[in-house]
Amino acid sequence: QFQKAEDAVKYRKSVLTVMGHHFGRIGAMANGRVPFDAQVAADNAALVETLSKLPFVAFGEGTDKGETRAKPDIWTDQAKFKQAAEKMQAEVAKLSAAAKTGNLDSVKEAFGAAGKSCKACHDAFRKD
Ligand code: ASC
Repeated sequence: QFQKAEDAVKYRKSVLTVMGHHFGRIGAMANGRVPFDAQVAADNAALVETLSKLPFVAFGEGTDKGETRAKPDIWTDQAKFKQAAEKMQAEVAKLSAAAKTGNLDSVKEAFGAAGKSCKACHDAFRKD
């Protein structure tokens, strides 16, 4: 899928950046910084759900070098990394389902849980 390790690194960082952007659009509504628009929340949550499936193929062997904050633990504790990835994917799927209901309280709760799963993986597997 990737010609060079640096292509994989660029790909996963790009996906995670775009995912963070769309997650943040939901966060702005969950935190009351912008008015809640159920359609916008649902559209962004659907994007996050789709994007959440993409990054992990780009953490293959040999992609631990270069412009990356990825910790070696990703490759030395692959089961734990996979578990953290799957937890995040499950939480953003729930966020997407919550957003489809159009209920702001459900979106807030699911957003909080999804954010925790982002953070847990970053704390364990990302430098700084
Ligand atoms: C975001 C984003 C993350 C998560 C994380 C949650 O919006 O870009 O990485 O939320 O900060 O704690």
